[in-house]
Amino acid sequence: MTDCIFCKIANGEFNTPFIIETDDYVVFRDINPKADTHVLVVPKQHYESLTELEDESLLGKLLGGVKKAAKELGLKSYKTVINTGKEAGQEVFHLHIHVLSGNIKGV
Ligand code: DGP
Repeated sequence: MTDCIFCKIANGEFNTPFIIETDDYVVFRDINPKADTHVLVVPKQHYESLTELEDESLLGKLLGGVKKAAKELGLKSYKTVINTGKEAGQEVFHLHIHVLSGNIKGV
């Protein structure tokens, strides 16, 4: 989607450093961290939110990305969050999973 910030990041348009990149998703640090470590697992394909997700097998891959990111970052204890919809706190309307660890302030 042309106007989506996470599509642009996932396409490498801003040279955002990726902790992990696969054919299906990228993992990068949240610009406004709510914990000592706060990264986002973001599919390359655009889905506005979990509600619009058509390919549910993608969720398994994204959770695999959470696991890989935690290992890569040496996280032993972490929280995963998916905000779905404005009233639930979703600000970027491209499906993503938050991974938070250490002094978590909430997302
Ligand atoms: P949510 O509220 O679930 O939609 O979370 C969106 C998160 O995305 C929020 O924690 C801040 C982060 N974010 C927004 N814009 C950017 C950006 O341009 N770069 C990065 N790295 N993170 C962003």
